[in-house]
Amino acid sequence: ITHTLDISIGGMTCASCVARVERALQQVPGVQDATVNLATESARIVVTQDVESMDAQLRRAVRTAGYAPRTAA
Ligand code: 9UX
Repeated sequence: ITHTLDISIGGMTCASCVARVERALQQVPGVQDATVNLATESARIVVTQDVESMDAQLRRAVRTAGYAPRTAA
């Protein structure tokens, strides 16, 4: 079973930012796919693990990469 999460991310301004964030997300264990959309400032991530724990780890990975995950509205 897979789950899809969307995370809003601030601080990305160019295509290299997008690539950096995608790479950071894809390196988190349990991630099957991660796509970042610069226009909507968000990432869509497909995971094979528990959504709540993945959400925390993915946000941490984004922060470590130097960008700003936003609290879900
Ligand atoms: Mo582009 Mo993003 O020159 O941190 S890589 S702004």
